[in-house]
Amino acid sequence: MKHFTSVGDVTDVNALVQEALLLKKDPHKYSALGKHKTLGMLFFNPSLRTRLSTQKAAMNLGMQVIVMNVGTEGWALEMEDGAVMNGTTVEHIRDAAAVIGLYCDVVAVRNFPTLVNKEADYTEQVHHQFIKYCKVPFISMESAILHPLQSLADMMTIAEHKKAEAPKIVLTWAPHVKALPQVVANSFAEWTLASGYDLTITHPKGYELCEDFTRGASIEFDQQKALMNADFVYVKNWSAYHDYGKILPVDTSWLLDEQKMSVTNHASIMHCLPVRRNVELSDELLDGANSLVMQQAENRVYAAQAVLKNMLENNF
Ligand code: SN0
Repeated sequence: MKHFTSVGDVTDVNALVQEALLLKKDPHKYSALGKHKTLGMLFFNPSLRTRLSTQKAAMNLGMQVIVMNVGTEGWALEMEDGAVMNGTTVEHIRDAAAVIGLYCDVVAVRNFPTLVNKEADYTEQVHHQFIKYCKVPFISMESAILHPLQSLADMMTIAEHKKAEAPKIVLTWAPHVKALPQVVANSFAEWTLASGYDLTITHPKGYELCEDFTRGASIEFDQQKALMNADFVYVKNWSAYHDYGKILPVDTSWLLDEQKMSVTNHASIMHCLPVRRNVELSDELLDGANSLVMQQAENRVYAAQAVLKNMLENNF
C-alpha cells in the first residue's frame, strides 16, 4: 500500500490481520527492513498509545523516528490553497509538508476534528493536504473521521478472542462529559463490516453516525435488546453527527454494568482508551475478566508494524 488512511487502502483485511498476528509472535524478524529509513510522526493533538506503539513498531523494523508536536511546537499552518496569508497562519502546508517529505521516507499525522466545521472535518482536509504535498507514503494516526491503526488492532483482538466464526459484535454509545469525535466509532464500524462480521450499533436517538461507515450494520435504540447474545461489546462515546458536534440530552443511563451484560454471551468488553472510568465504563467491567482493553493496546504495536512493513516492502 502507498497510504494507510482507511480500510479502503487495504486489499485484504484478513490477510493484514494475520500478518500483524505473525509479527506479534516474532516482532524482530524484519529488524533490517527499515534500515536507513525515517518515519516522521506529526501530532496536532495529544497521544499516548498511538505515539508509543507506532514508534515501537518502527523501531522493531529497524527504522529511525522523528516525532514533532506540530500543533504546539510548529508554525501555525495554513491549509487553504491560494490563501493570502496576512492573518495568523505563518507557513503554508504546501511548503511545510514538502520539507517534511524531504526528511522522512514515511509520514504519519494525527489531526482531530474541529467538531464545528463538519464539511472540513469530513473531507479530512488536513490529511489530504499532507498526502498531496509530502509525496511520500502516509499513515493516518487518527484523522477527523477515522482511526485505522486502532481499528486494525481491534480486528486483531477480535480474531484472537472470537469463539465462533461469526461472532455478534455490538458497538454501544457510552456517556461522557465532553463532546468527542465520531472517529473511533466510524472506523470500528467500517473495519468490522469489511471483515464480514455481524455488527449491531446501539445509541440514543440523535446519535446516528454517518451512513457511509455504518451501511450494513443493524441500528438498535434499545441498548438491552442490542446486547442480547453479544460476543463482543465495544464501548465508545461520540458526539452527534447530524446535529454536528453536539451533546444531546439522553433520558436513560447508558453506562454499562454487570447486570446489563448478563444477557450477553459472556461478552468481551472493548474500548480504545483513554477511558473516563465510571463515566464511560465501570471499574468492575474495565478490570473484570472479560475486559480486552490491554490486549487491544498491546496489539497497537503489531498493527502499526504490519502497516509499516507493507509500506517498506512495496514502496522502496
Ligand atoms: C479521542 C477520541 O477520538 O474519542 C481519542 C481516542 C483514541 N478521545 C478523546 O479525545 C478523549 C478526551 C477526553 O477528554 O476524555
